[in-house]
Amino acid sequence: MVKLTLDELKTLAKNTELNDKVLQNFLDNGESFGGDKREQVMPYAGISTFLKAPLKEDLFGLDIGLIGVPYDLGVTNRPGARFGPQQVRELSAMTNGPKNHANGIIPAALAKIADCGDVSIKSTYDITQANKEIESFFNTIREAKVTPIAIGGDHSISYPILKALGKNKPVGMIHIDAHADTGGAFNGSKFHHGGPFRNAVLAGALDPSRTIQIGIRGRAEPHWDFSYDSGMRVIHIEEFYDMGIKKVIQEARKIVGSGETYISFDVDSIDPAFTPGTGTPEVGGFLPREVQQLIRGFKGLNLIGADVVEVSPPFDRSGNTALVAATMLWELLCIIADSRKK
Ligand SMILES: [Mn+2]
Repeated sequence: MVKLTLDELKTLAKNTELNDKVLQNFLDNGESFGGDKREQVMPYAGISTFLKAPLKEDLFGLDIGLIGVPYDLGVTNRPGARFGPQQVRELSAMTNGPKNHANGIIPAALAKIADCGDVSIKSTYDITQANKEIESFFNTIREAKVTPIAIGGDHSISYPILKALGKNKPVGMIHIDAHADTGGAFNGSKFHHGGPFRNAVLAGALDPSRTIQIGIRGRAEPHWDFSYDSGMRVIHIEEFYDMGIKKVIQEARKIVGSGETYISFDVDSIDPAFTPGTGTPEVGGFLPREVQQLIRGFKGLNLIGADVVEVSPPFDRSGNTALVAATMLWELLCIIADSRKK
């Protein structure tokens, strides 16, 4: 054990104050998210934006865009995910770094980041048309060379997003969810939150041989034959714990390789003890810190976008589900900023 003298302790404290000063400067001088002042960075002050990033609907000069997709017409059971982006904005005020303690990443130092607002969806009663509007928005994002992180919305939004991002070449995907979401037509519609990845594969936007689905469980299993038939790797929650997190990360990295990769994170992958505010809660899921660890394990991949979906505020007014989602949004931002820099 080290025993320090009073003088040594005073010197130590001075050094700590120096660190505090560096951090304060970082925030005061607008280096945080390219222009934010300290008062706006305080969690309780100012207008709510994702991770307190500045609101910029103009994409010029931007590296990473945080984009709300307030849409939930694809829900089969409990609706409300259209309110997700707003609640995640509010709760993300406490999850915005500036520095990730685990991997040392300061996203604002690596990339120009903004909240680009919400996709304006006019076809609120027509999911086919709404998909087209979402796809068109993300086409603009891709053409502007901005890397998107979308905040839903129900999981049906991943299909039009992937269609835009995988327009020229199918992308790979790491998918963290309780459900594989590769189901076919249901009650007359092939567009719903249980089928975005089947649709994306059939549109030529998603490469099933470079897709891994992690955390799958529950009674919807008979709907997921397309995952197996198309060659996706499915890791059920039981296998995840048998393998251990490090081996899962290893295998995921091997499957997606060095090609362009998308990450889709559904909050229902986590146990509803932590994320009850969601459309299809499924008991027996991840701990939040396991998903944090998973996401950190994907650092260094060729990441071209991500989404955080299925936060349904009416089922969790406490905001804890949105806090968990915002925390994963922060983790995703860190590894995407790192990837973007490379
Ligand atoms: Mn899902």
